[in-house]
Amino acid sequence: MSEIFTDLPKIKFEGAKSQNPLAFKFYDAGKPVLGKPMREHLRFAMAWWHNMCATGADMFGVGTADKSFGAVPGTMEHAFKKVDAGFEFMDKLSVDYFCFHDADLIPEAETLAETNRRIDEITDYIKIKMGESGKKLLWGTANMFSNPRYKSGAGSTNCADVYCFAAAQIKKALDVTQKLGGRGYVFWGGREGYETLLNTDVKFEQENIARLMRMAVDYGRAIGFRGDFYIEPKPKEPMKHQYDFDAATAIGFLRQYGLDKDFKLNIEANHATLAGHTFSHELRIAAINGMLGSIDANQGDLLLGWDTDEFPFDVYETTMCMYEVLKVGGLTNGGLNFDAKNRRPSHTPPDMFHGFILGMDAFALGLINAAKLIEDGRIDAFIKERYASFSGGIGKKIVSGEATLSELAAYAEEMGKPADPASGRQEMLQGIVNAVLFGD
Ligand code: XLS
Ligand code: NI
Ligand code: NI
Repeated sequence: MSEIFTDLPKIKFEGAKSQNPLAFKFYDAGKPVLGKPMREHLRFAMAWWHNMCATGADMFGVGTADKSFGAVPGTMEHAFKKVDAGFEFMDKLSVDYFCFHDADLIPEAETLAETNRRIDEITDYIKIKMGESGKKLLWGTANMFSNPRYKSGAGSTNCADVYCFAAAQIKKALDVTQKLGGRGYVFWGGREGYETLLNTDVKFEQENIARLMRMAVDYGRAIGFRGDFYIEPKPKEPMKHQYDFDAATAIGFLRQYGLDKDFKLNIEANHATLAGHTFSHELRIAAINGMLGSIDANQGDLLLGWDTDEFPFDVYETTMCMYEVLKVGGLTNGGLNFDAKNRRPSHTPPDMFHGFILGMDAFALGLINAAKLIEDGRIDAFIKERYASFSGGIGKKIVSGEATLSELAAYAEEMGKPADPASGRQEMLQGIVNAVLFGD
């Protein structure tokens, strides 16, 4: 097999002082952080759809990047070339995992049977490449949003035939996820939502989505899939309103339909900000509910109201993300999937490399910084102290669940003026964060 990224070398760690754009400045795979090598903390993954497929087309113009890899797009030859290119790319960037949708791998055929045959053929090849390279599948998924048949939803469609087509796609995507030893399976509901309540039975649609997910879990477990199922929340785009709005909404849905034992969340940075939350907020909500499963590591643009899927570079964001991840003890089956693409004018193969180097270095810095914040301990100590009034006296009684409302009312009547809540000291804490991050 001939080399595809011929002018691009294997990327090495050269340290922060290096001026070589094709080198890692901070990502040093083997370097231990809090007793574990960076590579294990971070588990980077390549998103097949952006890296191997997307050419930069947008609503106003065609693609600018050539991702043909020497074959004609839309053919099986091209599908195989993407595999060669993808594995060479992962090798050169030292990215250990990848993620895909069924539709990223092969061109869809006229019949489901032929599409599935193509999926079998390409995944046989991917399996061989995985064996040779040691690369692993972080998660698989089915694209149930691009084809016009899903115009009114997949699990939430008004058409039972389309619902069955979605079921068939999920079944096949689960089969190949299992075949390739995938650690997770994602549901991102791009078309699971509505444009107007005037034509929508929200309760019925949500119940149908839950039924489909239940069937997926039952089937997946029956074929031996032990990984995690994930919902990837996103509030809107392409739909005006998507059901999996944010982490809290998705958790409520999973509990309502008894899916919470098998599902966790895949939190995407850009989706968090679209929902009007910070990335850290979404991670925290997932974490405190035992559902922080995996992460789509990208970055949005707060001046734009859509999913720009940029490579992450904001080190405050990556720091606070890794802070949440470390606090929860790491991601069990999950990792950091670069659901990210180059900007349209950055259209050459070196740009693909620069995107990953940027993202991997930003997360390496985030990991180092987060470990420093934890080791410093001042934030933890402050938060603990802030709630000290609940460690003794009436506060302790409240927390232990022994207090009644009448008892608290009687206490309040007797105490006179309540104590003044201690200062939140936000600015002091922000200063501590800066000192820890930039102090040496
Ligand atoms: C789109 C989503 C999508 C999922 C996988 O906004 O982020 O790419 O990650 O279907
Ligand atoms: Ni995503
Ligand atoms: Ni997204």
